[in-house]
Amino acid sequence: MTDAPSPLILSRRALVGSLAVASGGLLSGCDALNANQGWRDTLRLAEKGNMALQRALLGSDRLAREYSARDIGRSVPANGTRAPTDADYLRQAATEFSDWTLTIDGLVERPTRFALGQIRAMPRQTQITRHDCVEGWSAIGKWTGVNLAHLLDKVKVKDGARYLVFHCADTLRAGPYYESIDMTDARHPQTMMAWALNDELLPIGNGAPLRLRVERQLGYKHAKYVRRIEAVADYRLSYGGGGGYWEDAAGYEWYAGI
Ligand SMILES: Nc1nc2c(c(=O)[nH]1)N[C@H]1C(S)=C(S)[C@@H](COP(=O)(O)O)O[C@H]1N2
Ligand SMILES: [Mo]
Repeated sequence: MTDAPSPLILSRRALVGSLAVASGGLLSGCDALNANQGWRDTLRLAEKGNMALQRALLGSDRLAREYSARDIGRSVPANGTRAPTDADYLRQAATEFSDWTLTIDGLVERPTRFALGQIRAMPRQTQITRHDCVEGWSAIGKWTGVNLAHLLDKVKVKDGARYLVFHCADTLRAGPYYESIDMTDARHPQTMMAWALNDELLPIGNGAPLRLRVERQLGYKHAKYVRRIEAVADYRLSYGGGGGYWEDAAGYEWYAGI
């Protein structure tokens, strides 16, 4: 691995940066850009070929850059939902998520409901990576969790499954939060269900008790408060069809490679 950013990373970062500047730094949430048709057009243009290009040039297994302990910031800001108010979530939070389960079902041979304790006892991996939000901010944090491929191997994903849909416990203005990724990103070595941040159990603001890390994509793909992962043939048949909350609500691109 090299430390030099790829041209693709540079162009995406430049794009995100210039939009943040153009909007005067007044962005307070991902939906600040919603009304902007120019932004939507920019996203559509950027998505065309982004995934194929990134994978062709850089390879499916290319790792996102990892940082050292001294690069870790004081905290990773909580963004989007900072504290779900859904009754079920509040009940779980009140008992420190002792009853939280992660269900993996859909196109799998062994649909399974994993207890949080089981997941925390699985082989863990840790990585120090940079989270990049579409609003133009970044934060470096140390994430610990279980590799997603490890979970997928336990439930035995069927051949027809091409995507994973992540169902979250929080509801926003337009409905429940959700996201989806393809099997290449699902089985990428850095993709994990994280339960700790900077050596502490994941705070509620950052997605307690379990959130996705999919390091080669922008922040909105990193689903927080995940309680179910569904293997599907086509994410276009779920929710609004866009493959994610912001994809449906604001036309964000489904593949948000960085
Ligand atoms: N369930 C859920 N996941 C979510 C969001 C959300 O509102 N709800 N916001 C997304 C966005 S836009 C970003 S930038 C990151 C923020 O993660 P953080 O709060 O740990 O910074 O989570 C993503 N995942
Ligand atoms: Mo974001």
